[in-house]
Parts: sequence; C-alpha cells; structure tokens
Amino acid sequence: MIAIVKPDELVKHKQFKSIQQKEEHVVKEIIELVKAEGDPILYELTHRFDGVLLDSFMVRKEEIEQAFAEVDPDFLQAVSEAAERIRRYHEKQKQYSWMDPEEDGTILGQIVRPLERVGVYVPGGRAAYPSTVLMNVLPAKVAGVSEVIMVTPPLSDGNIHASILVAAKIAGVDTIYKIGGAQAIAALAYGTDTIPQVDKIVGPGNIYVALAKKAVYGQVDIDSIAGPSDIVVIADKAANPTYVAADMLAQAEHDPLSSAILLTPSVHLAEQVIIEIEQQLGDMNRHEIAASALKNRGGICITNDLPEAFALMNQLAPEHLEILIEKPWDFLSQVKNAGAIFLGEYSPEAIGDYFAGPNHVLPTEGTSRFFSGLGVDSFIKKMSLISYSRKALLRDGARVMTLAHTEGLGAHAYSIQVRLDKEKAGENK
Ligand code: HSO
Ligand code: ZN
Repeated sequence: MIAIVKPDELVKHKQFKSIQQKEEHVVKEIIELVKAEGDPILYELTHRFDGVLLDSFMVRKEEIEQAFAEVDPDFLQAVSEAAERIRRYHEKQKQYSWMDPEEDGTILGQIVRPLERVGVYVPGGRAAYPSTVLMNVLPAKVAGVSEVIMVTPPLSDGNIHASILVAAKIAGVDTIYKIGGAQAIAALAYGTDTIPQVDKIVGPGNIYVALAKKAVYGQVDIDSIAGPSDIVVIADKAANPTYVAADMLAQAEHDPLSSAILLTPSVHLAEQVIIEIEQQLGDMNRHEIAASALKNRGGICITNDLPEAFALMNQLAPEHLEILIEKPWDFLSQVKNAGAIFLGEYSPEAIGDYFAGPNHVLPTEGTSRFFSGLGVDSFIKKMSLISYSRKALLRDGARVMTLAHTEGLGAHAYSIQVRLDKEKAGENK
C-alpha cells in the first residue's frame, strides 16, 4: 500500500495542483448574478444546488436551542473544553498597539485594530467539521472582530448539522445563514439586503468556493486556499511503529489526495511501519480513502541520517511535522518550514487537530515555506502613527526636502519648506 521511495521521488510527489480552472466561468457567472440580483437569486441558487426551497436563510435562535438539545452531552463537553483551550492559546497571539516617545517630543507608534466583520464559510456534507468552526471563529473573536457571520449550505431538509450549530454558538458566531457555494462567497463579498458585506472571508470549501474566494480577493481579504492536508513524520529506531503508522493513517483518511510521508534513517522501523499500516488499514472505517491517499501521495524514504531527514522535510515544507525521535528538542533548530510541529510520542497530530489549542488551519502543499497558519494575526490590521514635534521637524526638514527634490516631487518639498519658513520667521520676531 505504501512504497519506499527515493528522496527525489518524494519531492516530485509533493508537486501537485489541486485547483483546476475549468469551473471558473460558472463561478464568475454566479458572482455577477448575486451582485446584480441579491437575495432572490440566493434563494433560487440554494434551490438549484442544495435542493431546498427556504423561507428564510437566517438561522433562528430556536434552531440553535434545538441543536443543543440534540447533541450528545459528551460532544458538548468535548467541544466546550476544546474551545476553551483554543481561546487560551490564541489569547497569547494578541498584538498590542504601542507608542514610542522620543526625547524631542516626537511620538511614533503602531495602532492595532481588529477587522470589523468577518465571514466564515463552513462546507456542507461530510467535510463539515465542528473543530474547523472553532478554529476559524475563535481567532477572529479573540482578535476583537465585532461581527462574525457564518455561512453553510443547508442539508436537503433545510437544516444544518446540530454539531455545527453548537460549535458556532460556543465559538461566539453572531449570525448564521444557510447558504453555500460560490453564491455564499459572493453574498459575503458584496452584501445583499439580508447579508452584510464582510471585510474578510475564511474557511475551507469545494472547488467552487475556492475559486469564488480567489475571484473576490481584493474586494475583501481571504485566507489562503487550502489544498489537501499533509503530514511528514520524522522517526528514528526508537520510535513506536504503531504510533507512526496510526498518525500517517489519521492524515490519510482525510482525502484520497492527502499526503503522508515518513522519513527515517532506520530500515527496521520502515519495515515495521509498513506492516503496521497494512494491519491498521484493515480496521479503518475510511479504509478506501486512506488507501488511495497512501497510494497516491504516501511514501517512506530511508535517509542516511537524521540531518538528511530534516533537510528533506524542509524541502517538502509540510503542513504538519511530527518528530518521533529520541531527543526531538535537540533537532527543533533544524526545522525551517512546517505549518505545525508535533514533538514526541505524546503529541499525535490529532491532539492538535482538535484540542491542544494551536490552530489546525495551516499552510498546505509546500506553502509553509512562506505562509503561517490561521491566527489572531489574520484578523487584525496595523496602522502606523506619526506625531512629529516642532523641534524634530526643524531638525529633519532639510533632509526630507533633499529626498523630495531627488524624486522630483516639489510639492512634497514645499509642504516642509512652508513650515520651516513660518517657524523661522516666528523665531526672528
Ligand atoms: N487535519 C486537518 C484538520 C482536521 N482534522 C479537522 C480533523 N478535523 C487539517 O489540518
Ligand atoms: Zn485531521
């Protein structure tokens, strides 16, 4: 099921484009329709694509109360505790405004402000994860976003999964609308009579949603477009092959295009992991998805040593990196590119997917080379602040004028000159 591959094959493995362009024209058409016609076309498109004619796409308070009554108490407990840990972790990411007074009375600073309104897209069907609701909403709330709007396509009976409604409420979503697809993205980007225009849209979705997000980028901000999920495990002979296999399969079960790669200097461990994968696969409820993922984008690579494993991992720039070696902390400094790092055998990726606190929305497909995961940062803006003093302007004015003249911008220079002239005239009085 999983093959032993050479290092150069691994890097090729990784190169994979998930977004096709052929649905682009459909998406553009939908966006134009929603811009032109607003609410009525949203009802029509929901009827056409989701097969349900809604009276109203706004989720009512009673529907949320009903969802709380419906869900398993264990789920309620787990999701509440997860939300608490995620909130606490993100609190630490908060950035604060600062002001720096200089001796001459000048004050420079940076003012941090949250975005005002954010839209969170939650996909329908099998990929509607309550954990993803928490991961998208909580950082926005911690950042201080005043209004978080969630959109999600209705099920064929016009409802939304109870677990999604419960997670949304616990995370602090302000309003929920039953709309999905490109039409939901267009409504959030341009606003309709019912749906307010937002400043940023986050959350995963199918190809139509991804293309719609790309198309409205600039009108609003968006998060990065998520590709299939991936993991690299670096393990040595001390690692437990049962754990290594289990963690690779946990990733593989997401999607037939998910990637799970093991880098190890130990041939013995590699052999044990292959046996374990075969055994554990047999018992999996998502057997077929995981098996195709391992076949399509799985691989085990035997490296000469651990430094080579780390170098290869950095080339792959994984979304998730598990370090299952004897002294994982000793190698942390070698990690340059990874969305999230899991150290030691008690940190399986699943603890991070659901509960530990860090965000599970992470850069995929090698983009951890230059992107970071979703966080409080994703929902704030920074404004610079300048309050120059008279003394400082008199001191620096001539320098500014030199630079302005060099750029041929006379009015820039003059805006300084008038002040210098006036102040100097005042001094001579
Ligand atoms: N591993 C996924 C997140 C997830 N796992 C959601 C379970 N539910 C991407 O980081
Ligand atoms: Zn996962």
